Amino acid sequence: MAPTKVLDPENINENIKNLVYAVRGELYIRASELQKEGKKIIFTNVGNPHALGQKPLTFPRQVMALCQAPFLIDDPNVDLLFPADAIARAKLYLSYTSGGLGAYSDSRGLPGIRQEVCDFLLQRDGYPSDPDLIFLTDGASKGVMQLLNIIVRDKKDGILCPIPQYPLYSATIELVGGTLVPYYLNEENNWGLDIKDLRQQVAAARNKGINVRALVFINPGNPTGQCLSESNLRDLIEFCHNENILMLADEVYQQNIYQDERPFLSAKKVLMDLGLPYSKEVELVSFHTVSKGYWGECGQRGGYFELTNIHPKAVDELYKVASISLSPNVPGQIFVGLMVNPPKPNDISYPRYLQESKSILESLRRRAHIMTDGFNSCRNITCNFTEGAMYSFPKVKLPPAAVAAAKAAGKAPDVFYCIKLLEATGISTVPGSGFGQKEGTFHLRTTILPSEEDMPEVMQMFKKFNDEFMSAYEGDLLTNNHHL
Ligand code: DCS
Repeated sequence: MAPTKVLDPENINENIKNLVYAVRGELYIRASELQKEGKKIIFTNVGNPHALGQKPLTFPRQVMALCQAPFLIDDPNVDLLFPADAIARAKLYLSYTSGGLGAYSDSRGLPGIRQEVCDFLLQRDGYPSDPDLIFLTDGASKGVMQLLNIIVRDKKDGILCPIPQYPLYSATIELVGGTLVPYYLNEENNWGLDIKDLRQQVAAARNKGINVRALVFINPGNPTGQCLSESNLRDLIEFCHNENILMLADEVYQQNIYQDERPFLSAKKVLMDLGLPYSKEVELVSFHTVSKGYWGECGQRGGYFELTNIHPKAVDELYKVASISLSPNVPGQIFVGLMVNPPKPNDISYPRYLQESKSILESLRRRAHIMTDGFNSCRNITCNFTEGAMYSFPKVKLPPAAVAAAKAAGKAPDVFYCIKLLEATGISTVPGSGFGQKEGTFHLRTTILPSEEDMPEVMQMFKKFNDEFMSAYEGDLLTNNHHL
């Protein structure tokens, strides 16, 4: 008999077996199969704007092209092909490296770019930052993973996560062997923070012997799309201060804001504005990325985190962990530089940059409205407005007969609904259970990223499917529609 394989599924790391990452889960796999069979799939399961046709901004790609191919800078025709500010910026970035993009950088990233991040933070928040407390990362995900890895020691260590949450958190907490402590966002109040529930959850977790060590919040929210108010942020900071909890501020959607009442406010600014003792005592890590905003450069894998009030020896330990991977990818770092330091009003490339970025953002704002309105016009569906980020998270009231049919098919009711939707229309979404939802409620997440041109048709297909589904399971068309 052949010996059992070392990587026998029974023998691998239990944490890996247990973790679930729904954004690339059952629905995504089924969508990929259908695509192979020739069905047209609309991939609204991932916030991946370029995959749905968004064009890259010109200036950053010009700079990147020159950085990748520095011989072009010496070409006599370079001035005909590239604007002077792109050439100057590429030269600057190359001067930050020790041998161009092919050389490893410091494990926290290139010092010149970390300084650009600090300049951006000073301008955004009005408070200075220290380049040694900025870590550049391969996307925000890597940074979140590094932090969770250093925070969690064993199963008794708890991390507070909003529910619904983005499954990077649930999956990584599982991976590093910790415990997710949920706190529920209030859907009836536009997915706002419910500090009372938060308090109760912490008390309940502590009663079970969990050390609640950190709190994650996502602002603007994924999948929920809400923007936190200043008073919400203050409450969170005061709460974490009183309870001695470290804050993980996921602010990757800070440029994706589609209303004017609550502009983005960083946790760092609100913390500093609060003054002593908070500003010197609350431990805060803030994350950002080039994947979102109007950049949408998901494939470039650029991000950073900033450490505030973290013990210097813990910073050293994080640096050591980052060193194991030698260096974040250098092109991704350059994208971070370009994001935090875009062309300025007197630069040659400014008008084009402004036009391109504004048109993407304005279109996203319109799409946020089209989607929310579309969902709210559907039978048995209610949906909070997407105030920010890139997603719609409608609540679907599933008829008991549909819940029973799902059970008979061995599927969670929302998974059942999303698979039917996919098979009928090609629209690939993620069931709410992948993010967490209140017991007995069902949701789905879709991005607001289909092009404006395609959006009416996508919403129409959705509405038609939903009408037929509801009719079939609410009994009014019981006889001829049961094939659903
Ligand atoms: N944090 C949040 C809240 C996110 O939504 C994402 C990506 C990340 C972090 C990580 O992004 P990067 O590693 O690319 O910087 N969002 C995924 C999602 O929900 N759909 O697409 C990607």
